[in-house]
Amino acid sequence: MTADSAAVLASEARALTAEAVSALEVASSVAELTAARPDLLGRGSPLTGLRRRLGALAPEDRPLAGRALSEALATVESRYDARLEELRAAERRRQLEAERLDLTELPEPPQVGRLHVITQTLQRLEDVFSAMGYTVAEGPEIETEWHNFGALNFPPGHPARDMYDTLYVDHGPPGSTLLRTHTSPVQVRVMVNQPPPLYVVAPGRCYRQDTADATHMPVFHQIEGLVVDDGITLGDLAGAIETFTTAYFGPGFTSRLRPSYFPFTEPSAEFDVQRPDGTWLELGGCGVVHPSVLEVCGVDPERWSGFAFGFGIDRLAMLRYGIGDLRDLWTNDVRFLEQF
Ligand code: FA5
Repeated sequence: MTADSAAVLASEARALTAEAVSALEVASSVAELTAARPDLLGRGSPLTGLRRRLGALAPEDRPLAGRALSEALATVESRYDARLEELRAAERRRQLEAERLDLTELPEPPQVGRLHVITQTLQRLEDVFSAMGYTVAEGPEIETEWHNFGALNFPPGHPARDMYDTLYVDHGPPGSTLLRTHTSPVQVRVMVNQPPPLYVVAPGRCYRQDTADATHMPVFHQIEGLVVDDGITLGDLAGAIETFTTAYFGPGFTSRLRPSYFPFTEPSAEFDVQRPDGTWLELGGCGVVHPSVLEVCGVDPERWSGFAFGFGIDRLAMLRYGIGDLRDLWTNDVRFLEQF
C-alpha cells in the first residue's frame, strides 16, 4: 500500500481549506457561522483529521506536511474570524436601522382644549370694564327673596315680579329662597357692604323658567353694573353705555336706549344693539337707581345718586361672534365650539 506523501497531504489540506472557506462565506448569520465552527475547525473536522495521518509519513516528510496543515488551519481560522466580524457588523447595522428614531416626523401635537366662548366673553367684559375703572364683585346664585326682589322695590305681590318666571328653592319659609333671576341682587349686596363711591360690575349665572329658544335659555348669564357717586345722572349712564359699546363691539355696531320700566330704576331704559346686518337685539336694561333702593341699602339718596345696568352675556357673545342660536352654546359640539 502506498504511504501518504507530504505532497498528497498538502494538496488535500488545500482542497479542504478551499471547501471550508466557501462554507464560511455561505453562512449568512453569526448563529449559522458559529454553528458551523465544529465542522470546519473542531477536533472532528476533516482538516484536523489530517493531523492523524502525519505519523504515517516518512519522518523527513513530517515537518513539511505539518507546516502545510498548520497553515491550512490558520487560513481557515483567520477567514472564520474575518467572516464572524463581518456578520456581526451587519447585524449591528440592521439593529440600529430598526431602532432608528425619525425625528423629522414628530407625532401630531395633542389636541388642547380652550375656554368656552361664554367664559371668553366674560373675561373680555371684565377687561373692558376694568379699563373703565370698575372693580368686579360676585354674589350667590341661590338668593333670598329680599335681595332678588324686596330690596329692589318689588314688594310681595307686585305685578312686576311676573316679569320673571322664578324658580324657588325648597329652603326656609315657602317663597323665601330662590335661584336668582338676574344679577341685580349683587347691587344690593355691594351697597349694603361698601360705602360710595362705587364703580362695580358683577357677572354671573341667572335662572328663569323660560323656554329655550334662539335667544332664551332657562340658565343664562348677565353682567350687572352699578355706579354710585356724587351727582350721577342719566347722562353718565348714556355715556358709560356708549363707551362700553364702542370698546366691546368695535366699528360696525350701534346702540340705542328705549324707555322701559324696572321697579328699581327711575327713569329706566332698555339697551339694544344693532348688528352689522341691520337687525336689533335687546341686550339689557338700565336706569338711574331708584332713591328708595339707595335708602333700603343704607345709602343716603340726598347725598348720593347712581345708575345701574344689566346685560345678557350670552346675547353679547351671539352678537360679537355672529352666533345665530343660543342653544348651540350648550350642545358641547366641539366642531361648533372650537371656532371661537
Ligand atoms: C333684568 O334682568 C334687569 N335686572 C336689568 C337691569 C339691571 C335693569 C339694572 C335696570 C338696572 P331683563 O329681564 O330685561 O332685565 O334682562 C336683562 C337681559 O338679560 C336681557 O336683555 C337679555 O339680554 C338677558 N336675558 C334675560 N332673560 C334671558 C334668557 N332667558 N336667556 C338669555 N338671556 C336672557
